[in-house]
Amino acid sequence: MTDSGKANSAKSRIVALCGGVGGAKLALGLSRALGDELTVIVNTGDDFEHLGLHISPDLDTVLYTLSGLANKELGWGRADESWNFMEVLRVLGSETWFQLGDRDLALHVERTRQLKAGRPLTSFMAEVASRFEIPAQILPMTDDPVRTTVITTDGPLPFQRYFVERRCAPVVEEIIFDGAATARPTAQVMAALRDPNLRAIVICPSNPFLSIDPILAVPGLRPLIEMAGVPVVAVSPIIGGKAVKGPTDKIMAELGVPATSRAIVEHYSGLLDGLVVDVEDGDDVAQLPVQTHITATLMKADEDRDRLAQAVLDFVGRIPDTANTVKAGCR
Ligand code: FO1
Repeated sequence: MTDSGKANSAKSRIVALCGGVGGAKLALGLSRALGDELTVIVNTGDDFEHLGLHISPDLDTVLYTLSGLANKELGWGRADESWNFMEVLRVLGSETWFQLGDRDLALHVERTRQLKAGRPLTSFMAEVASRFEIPAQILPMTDDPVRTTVITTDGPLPFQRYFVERRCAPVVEEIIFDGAATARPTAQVMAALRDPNLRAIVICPSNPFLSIDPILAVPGLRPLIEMAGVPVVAVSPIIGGKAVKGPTDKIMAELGVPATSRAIVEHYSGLLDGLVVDVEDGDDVAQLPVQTHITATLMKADEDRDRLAQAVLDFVGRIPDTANTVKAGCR
């Protein structure tokens, strides 16, 4: 834990909202700086049932990334993976569009078994994180099923069918979160956002539409963030008018949203006090109604993750607590 990460405030807990690959990189930097003072609330809209197994891709990406077990080439799954299970599935003529490595498979089998026995996802993931010696708290956004469905010009597609099987090719018209309206925030998520020791909330550079919106769609979560009275800062997922990885800029274009810092602030309207913007988009920040910090946001190596995490922590330390202030929107 670095001293400078804590220098500007006696309060020390940081809550990060996170999706999969891109967000997990910043979560890793934050976890290396903060240890057990970090709580990561993770999107479960990408979860699905596959081959009878409960798969939680974003939770697992965060889990593997924070434990140093992640497959850095793929961005998902485990390092040193073997694929015997997939090879046999192929011989059997089974479904092979979604790759499950042998080591990864054990997690899905055990999670499915325990969920079927009635254990909440939050409790299962907490135990796995502890067994993987992760000091940070990794929390599913809810224990209730929320399933992202992408409405495309080819019809509605469950998220993983759109993302993995169709490689994001269909044109997106709308994104809906089935089950969100009746999902309940967990006691652990509510406690993290109400923690008197909470210093700031960081929205990781995940896809705002696919990864952060499902979290904000869980009833009660958005008001808890709005009323937390601490700085809320997002790291823009845009670099030079494009998303670094994944379909963010394609989806934004299809939804008629420009890939700009202003559009990110508008998207998170009413929530943000600050936006971290990449140096390539530095010209883009004039007249934004939030504080901005311009820095390199591309995270290729662990040093980049540490440096960006520290820049985010220093930035939130410069923003005063926000109790009783009306958050900015561009509209
Ligand atoms: N992404 C892929 O592009 N292809 C896959 O076959 C794939 C398998 C997979 C298995 C387990 C897991 O935890 C994640 C997996 N992912 C795969 C990644 C994942 O579907 C997406 O990156 C996220 O849902 C988007 O955040």
